[in-house]
Amino acid sequence: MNATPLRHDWSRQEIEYLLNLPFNDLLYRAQSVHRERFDPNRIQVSTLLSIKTGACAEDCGYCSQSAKYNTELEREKLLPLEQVLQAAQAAKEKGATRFCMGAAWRNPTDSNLTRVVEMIQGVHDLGMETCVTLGMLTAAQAERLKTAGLDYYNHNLDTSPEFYGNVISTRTFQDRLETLAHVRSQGINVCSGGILGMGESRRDRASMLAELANLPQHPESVPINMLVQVEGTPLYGTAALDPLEFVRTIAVARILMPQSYVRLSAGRTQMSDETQALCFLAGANSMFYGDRLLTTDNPEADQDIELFRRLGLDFEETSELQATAARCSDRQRSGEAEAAGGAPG
Ligand code: SAM
Ligand code: DTB
Ligand code: SF4
Repeated sequence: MNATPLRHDWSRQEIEYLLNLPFNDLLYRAQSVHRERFDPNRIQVSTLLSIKTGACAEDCGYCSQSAKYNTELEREKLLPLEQVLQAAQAAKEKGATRFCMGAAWRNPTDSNLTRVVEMIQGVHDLGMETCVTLGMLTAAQAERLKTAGLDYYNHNLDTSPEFYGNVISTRTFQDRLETLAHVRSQGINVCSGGILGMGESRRDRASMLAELANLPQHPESVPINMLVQVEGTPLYGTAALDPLEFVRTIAVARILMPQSYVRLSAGRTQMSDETQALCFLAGANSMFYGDRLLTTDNPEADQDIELFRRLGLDFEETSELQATAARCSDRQRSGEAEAAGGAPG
């Protein structure tokens, strides 16, 4: 059976139709698409570390790290390399295949980037995939990250273009698209998604998904975050989103972007095990693992291991990216053996 072809021409109306399907029909469809390309019982896990915390110049209405809001967050300067590598090593020992480093910057300066490049190289040398999220990038900065060997850049669209102005005023939706284009043009894998539960409508969720799915190439990774409500931020106190609406959005992301890793991202601490199980059934196959996100809590590793046991899920130990790299170096080795006169296997 041929896998569902990738499309980049979704209309918002078609996506709203999917979001409106009876729940069982939607989940059946999403799970069917999921099984065409993925092992349904394997989940990719990444661990996050905030490498520079707080005092951010942006005004993202959900964020604990904006200098504009009084959130009682302790600020931290850029962490020393050694501390970052120790955290990456610990994440690797617990089973994470990817290490994501986040910085509370509007955009990195070139000297910031010099320090981050050392971190990327150090984490890569530990045998892990690397991801960073540093804010807006210029084309030249994206090129520096590519040269450093960066695997993924996370930069979220966050919400629909229509709702965007209700959440952020210090940078535009278009700025975000431009950063994604710089990252993509360097051949770095794109991680981009958004946040649900900020008071947006179903139409906004459809519109955000249309923006993601109609990018020239689907993001390799699509994080879907549930708003973590932080006291002191403008979005604190927003009416909670129905968890089944969150599951629906995950299912539609899976249908629209069949080849992408859809990440059940922030908000799991406040979610029941049953909601998380439905997210996996809807096609989520990636998550953050480790007891901390950037500045807020994530479930304890032991709790996730127990949930995986109950659901019969496994960690994806070797990601697609590592498997491809291994295949390439096998080919290279067998090519070298052939050149040296040895028989390839
Ligand atoms: N400062 C950089 C930026 O904004 O691009 C990188 C770090 S920022 C914290 C990364 C993403 O985390 C945001 O774009 C947003 O989607 C998500 N995020 C931040 N705070 C959140 C919250 N309270 N709840 C859910 N997601 C959140
Ligand atoms: C993403 O989409 N979610 C992560 C990661 N990308 C960088 C961040 C979630 C942050 C949640 C709030 C906090 O811990 O500060
Ligand atoms: Fe700053 Fe990123 Fe938080 Fe926005 S989401 S305030 S850019 S750290």
